Amino acid sequence: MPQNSQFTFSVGVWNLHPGADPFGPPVRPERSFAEKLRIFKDYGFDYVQFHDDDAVPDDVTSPQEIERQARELKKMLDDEGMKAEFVAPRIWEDPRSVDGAMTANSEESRRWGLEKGQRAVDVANVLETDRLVLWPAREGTYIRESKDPVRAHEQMLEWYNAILDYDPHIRILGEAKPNEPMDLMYLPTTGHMLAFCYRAGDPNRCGVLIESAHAILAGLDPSDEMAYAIFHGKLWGVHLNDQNGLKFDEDKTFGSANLRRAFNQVDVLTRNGYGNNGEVVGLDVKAMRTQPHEIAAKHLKNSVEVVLMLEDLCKRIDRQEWQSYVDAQDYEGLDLFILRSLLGK
Ligand code: XLS
Ligand code: MG
Repeated sequence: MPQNSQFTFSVGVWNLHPGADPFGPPVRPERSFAEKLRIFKDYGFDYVQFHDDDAVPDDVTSPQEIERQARELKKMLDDEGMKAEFVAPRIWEDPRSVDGAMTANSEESRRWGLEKGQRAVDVANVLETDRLVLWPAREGTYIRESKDPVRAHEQMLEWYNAILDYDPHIRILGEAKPNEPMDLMYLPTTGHMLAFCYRAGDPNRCGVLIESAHAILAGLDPSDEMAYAIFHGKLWGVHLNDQNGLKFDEDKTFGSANLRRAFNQVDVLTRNGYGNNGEVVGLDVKAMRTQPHEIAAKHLKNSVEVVLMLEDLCKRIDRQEWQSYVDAQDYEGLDLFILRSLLGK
């Protein structure tokens, strides 16, 4: 935890990446996990986020070998004094998931999707985290008519319940996103995810992780989404980043597209004691494709710096003056007060 901050930070191993996009191959070499860990440590991160196959490659199939490799990884984390924040089942890259893993029309794909989820739970247990982040990437449709949407939600519930039954301690953090890779994704917003939690076999073990960019892609304000999840006692993770309008999922450095929107997120987290129950401030940011290998990690450091500067502003900002504008219903005055504060004036 950085000095004078209420937050602890985490980052995904995929957030240091070789820069490939749908229109071009990698432009930088891949870093080894050990090198990534060193960078995370140097930048002051306490936690690392994993997909199940970031932790143990997919071609390892025997349960004993999965456990052995996960233990090795845990040792590397321990040696650096770091922890795993969560494990997320990667249920979208394998050919068996072309049409989804929970809501696929193929029964074989759905069976595979559940096994993949159980594998992620096994890895999470070894890494000593009770958090499973579920980003339902291909649970939705390319064309609306290809799936029965009511049945699809029942299938997702079956997956949730099977995972909750598989391990009595695991918690599921649903990460909503409205589109990409699908045209229309099921459970596209925080509200959908939260309502879904209450239908699960054990609602107390179901919550959400909110990614700023995903809320923006749904035309919603991330800080209000976070506030709504806090109201439900279910904001168990965040993926702070930024997004410049309704485009592909950009995963930009936090605050880089809209500083005011970033301020409001940090403000809602700060004022509501985010972190008091072990919640971590996660980043899900990507370096620009233009960045040479040597400096293609700055986006991580910069995102943390922006969070810390905004946290500092949240502490310093004159709340009395803020409240006086609210009381007088002088929202034009409040508008300028916020802009001045963001500009340090
Ligand atoms: C993709 C998601 C993904 C999850 C983890 O859009 O943000 O990176 O956070 O599976
Ligand atoms: Mg994310």
